[in-house]
Amino acid sequence: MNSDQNIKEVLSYYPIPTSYPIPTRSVTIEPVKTGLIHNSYKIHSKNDKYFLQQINTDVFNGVAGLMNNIALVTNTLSESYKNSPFETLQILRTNEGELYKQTDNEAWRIYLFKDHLFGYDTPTNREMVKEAGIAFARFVKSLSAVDPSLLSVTIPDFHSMEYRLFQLREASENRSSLLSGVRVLKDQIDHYSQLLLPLEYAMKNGELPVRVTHNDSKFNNLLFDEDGKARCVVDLDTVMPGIIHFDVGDCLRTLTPTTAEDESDLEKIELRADYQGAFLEGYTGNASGWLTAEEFNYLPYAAPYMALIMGIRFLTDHLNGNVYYSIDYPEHNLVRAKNQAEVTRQFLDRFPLS
Ligand code: GN1
Ligand code: MG
Repeated sequence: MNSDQNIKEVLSYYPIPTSYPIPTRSVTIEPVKTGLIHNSYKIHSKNDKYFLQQINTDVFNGVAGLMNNIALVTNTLSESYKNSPFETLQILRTNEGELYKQTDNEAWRIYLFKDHLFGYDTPTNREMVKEAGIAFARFVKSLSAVDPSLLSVTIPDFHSMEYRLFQLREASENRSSLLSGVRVLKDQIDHYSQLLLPLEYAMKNGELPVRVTHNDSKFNNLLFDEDGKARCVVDLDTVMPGIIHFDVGDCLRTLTPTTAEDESDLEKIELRADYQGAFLEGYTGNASGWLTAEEFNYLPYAAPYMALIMGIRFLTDHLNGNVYYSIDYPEHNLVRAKNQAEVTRQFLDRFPLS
């Protein structure tokens, strides 16, 4: 964690006043617990609020490429969203006009804080879910103006199941004596991955079109206004070439279950089939033709594929000693992995692949 002093020094590179004649009016710094990767803070300055993030450079080692992507994406979206209810993130540039501040070992960026919008871990009604489908579809449709090859790949093979399975195998080999509970989970993962890998093959053999996708479209990465209307997709770090199934799947795996991704009591996990229907209705626009026939045919793979990818990654990190995701207790990643394997099982059970 960073000290207030350290953060104030970062702020001094930005057009944000950090001290005033009256000390009680000085800037305030509030840590925000959001996501599992970066350190985030809400900054209250004299008249404005900002969202400051220390970028995790172990996860994102090409910060220049990452921030160039975000500038390109937010410029394109703000053009496309003119005269619509949608909005996008606004980067605050440094005093020197840079997209982020690189200090000795750290990289920092600032967005304007969207105080009028709110994120939710789970939806409270079907209307919000349909809104989510509409908003994430509009996001991808708007970015069809961007040639995917112009974007840096911020994390290579991010949603490649083959690659994630390889990482899991490596992590297991380093741990010759796996506990039996972990072995059962690994067997489950191997079994489900055989069913779901055809989605990745369909991408690799060109059956599915590569588009500019979000790739981290968890339900809480969408902000709503106070009337419950979806307004802004956030967390743009992994916007890069992908297939729509990554976005559809990540959103469905987070909004359909009745529980959080780290619920340890698997008995409590249930899927809201009506939410799955509402999301797809919003996303596909009632199948009015923006998706190809192949994209449509592979939709049932989306949610179990993404839930399993997360299960594999959480288990890998657990075996590697929790070096990637932040955790609140030692078994946290194992709990998340078991949860996502159970979510995968339920999706495959409730919504068969063909
Ligand atoms: C990470 O930090 P956050 O919550 O936005 C991860 C996602 C996972 C998610 C699981 C760059 O996202 O892929 O779905 O945790 N992001 C990265 O909650 O690895
Ligand atoms: Mg993220």
